[in-house]
Amino acid sequence: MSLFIKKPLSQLLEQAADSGKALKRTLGAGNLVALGVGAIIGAGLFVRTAAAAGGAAGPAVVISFVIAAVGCAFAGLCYAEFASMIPVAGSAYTYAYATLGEIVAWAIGWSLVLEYALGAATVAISWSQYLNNLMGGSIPYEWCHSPMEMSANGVHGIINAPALVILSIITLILIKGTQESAIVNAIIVVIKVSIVLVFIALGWKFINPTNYVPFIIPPDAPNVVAPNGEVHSYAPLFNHGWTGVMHGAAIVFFAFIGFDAVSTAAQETKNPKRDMPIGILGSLAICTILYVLFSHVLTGVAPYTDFIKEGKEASVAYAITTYMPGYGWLATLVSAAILAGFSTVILAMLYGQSRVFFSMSNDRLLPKIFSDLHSSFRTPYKSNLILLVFTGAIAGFVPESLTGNLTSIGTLFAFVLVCIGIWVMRKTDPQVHRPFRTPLVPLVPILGVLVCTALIVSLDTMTQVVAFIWLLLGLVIYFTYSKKNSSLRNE
Ligand code: ALA
Repeated sequence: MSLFIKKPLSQLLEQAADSGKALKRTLGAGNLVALGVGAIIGAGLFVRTAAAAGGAAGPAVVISFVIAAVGCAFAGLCYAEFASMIPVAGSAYTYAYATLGEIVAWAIGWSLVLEYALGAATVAISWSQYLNNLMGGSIPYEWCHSPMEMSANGVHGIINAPALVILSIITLILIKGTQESAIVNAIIVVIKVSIVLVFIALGWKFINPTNYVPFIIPPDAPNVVAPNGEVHSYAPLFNHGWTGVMHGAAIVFFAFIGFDAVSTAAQETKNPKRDMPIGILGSLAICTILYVLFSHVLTGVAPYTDFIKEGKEASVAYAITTYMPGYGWLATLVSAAILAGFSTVILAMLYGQSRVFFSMSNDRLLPKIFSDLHSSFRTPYKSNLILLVFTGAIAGFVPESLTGNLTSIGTLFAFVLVCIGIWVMRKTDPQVHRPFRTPLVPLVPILGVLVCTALIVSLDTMTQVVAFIWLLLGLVIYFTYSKKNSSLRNE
């Protein structure tokens, strides 16, 4: 039987309707937009904006955000067609099973582990850093860093305990149930969006127009020396000019990851045909507007060169305390809101991961344990607990520098395959009812593939190599386990 065996669409839809197996349908359009915004705004905005501005794009980081948003919008339009047409849990994995065949579906499901599980671990590590900042650095170094890190005075990390704690709390919330998770998420989303709006509104008055000159970093911009003596040069091609703006787009792409997590909730949505496109595109649009305004204010309040010295995770608090006199209270509030905000990103990522595994396990490409539902909560609790062990091991023992870009590459790979899938399905199944149609096919999918591929290429070689090894490992598991157990093959 072909490696590219496809799951018939009718079977997918039947599976969604099968009430014995189905998850509870409790979510509406508002919940989905909240789930999307909750999944999207996080470490990408609050940590990477400053890194992209300081290192490569300067004040033109606003354009970097627009470029990354355009790539996501093309992919988002394709996701919306799929999610409304095939409203079952599993997102890109499920779409690929129906269009591109089993082995491609497996590859997508496997790379979504990079996006969701590694994404959750990455943000948990940022959460731990912010908690330590908020507590004035009072958590001993060794208990909030991985063993692969060492402090300036030679202390080795043992385990990142706060990251483990937040992952455990969120896993328990998820096991308790979708409706409850959605309520917690909605409250935090309101706090998170409010703090972004407050920063934009108050910061606007402190914008110094000279900080926008030059808007795009010139090749001969002088080097900047960080306090630890590291020298940052703007001379390399990807550190200045329009190529710097593109490099900035690759860095801030992380900030958009998560809108696709909305599509993993299709099977728990009351009216997926209408609500899915609203959830996906609505959350993407809201975040793009907030990001552009936020980055415009941040680079207007503080000169971009400051972010080489003070950027990274403390950038927002730094800009407020240094350039907005009288607003010290806002810095503390922002840090607290960011902590809450990161937890909803982790929630959406862990949620998405368990739902992708739920679908893969229903298809028997993964063991049945990943789709066992709790008798009263109706959530895949065993899967949630296994994921806690996996993400906890990564967040506890691996530094963020190794996990962040892997999250982006896994996501971009899935985006590329979803764009191709839409085009293929228009040819193979033109008659299927599509409540939402991606406009201008094949132009939009092709542009989506091009932009996402360009971003994959602009990521560092180390990330590309590790992602490739991950994919090979996935193929070994496919040929030794999944192919033999696949329910589609054993029917
Ligand atoms: N977009 C999410 C974040 O920025 C992953 O944290």
